[in-house]
Amino acid sequence: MEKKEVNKSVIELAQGDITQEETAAIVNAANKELSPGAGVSGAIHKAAGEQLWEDTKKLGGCETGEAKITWGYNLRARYVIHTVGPVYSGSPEDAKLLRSCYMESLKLASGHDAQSVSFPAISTGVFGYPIDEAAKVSLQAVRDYLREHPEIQKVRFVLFGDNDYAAYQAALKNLPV
Ligand code: AR6
Repeated sequence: MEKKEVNKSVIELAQGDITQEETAAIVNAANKELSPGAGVSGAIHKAAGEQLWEDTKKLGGCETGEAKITWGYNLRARYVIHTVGPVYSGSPEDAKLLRSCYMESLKLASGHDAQSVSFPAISTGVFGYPIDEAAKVSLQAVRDYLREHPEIQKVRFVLFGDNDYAAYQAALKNLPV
């Protein structure tokens, strides 16, 4: 496990399944309807139980780059923060929206006193965002947030495969703090 300190907080990289995380909140790479879907979202809904979909159904969806929060139900995490990443298009707008996903998710965590948060690599699956670029954008966003918000003590990136982990490792190494 790799880590880097930002002020008094820490960014950690881990490889595995985000549904098993014990942080106060985990972040879901959701769709605009906030329906269970596939990928990490399907896994989170399955592990949390049906009550999660009962809740997200009532939220009226979520725009790209925004975030909403629910309880975690059967998960170890107290909260699930649902954010909708951009579908990768190759325009400069992609990075702005992806950064916004991380910022808005962390703002919700701060507002709910969730001091530790786990993220998957948002938009890098079905939504096609190249992992190296996504790693850079997401790590910079989290670093910038932690510089201003010491109430978030720990942010973990939980990567699914070897390739994703290696991309984040390289990006974290090159991240000025
Ligand atoms: N734990 C951690 N990471 C995971 C897990 C897991 N259990 N399962 C998959 N990943 P994706 P997106 C990784 O496609 O690109 C859904 O259908 C995966 O390897 O889940 O934002 C939604 O409903 C990849 O690196 O999310 C949306 O329609 C990363 O999580 C759409 O897909 C994100 O892949 C969202 O697409």
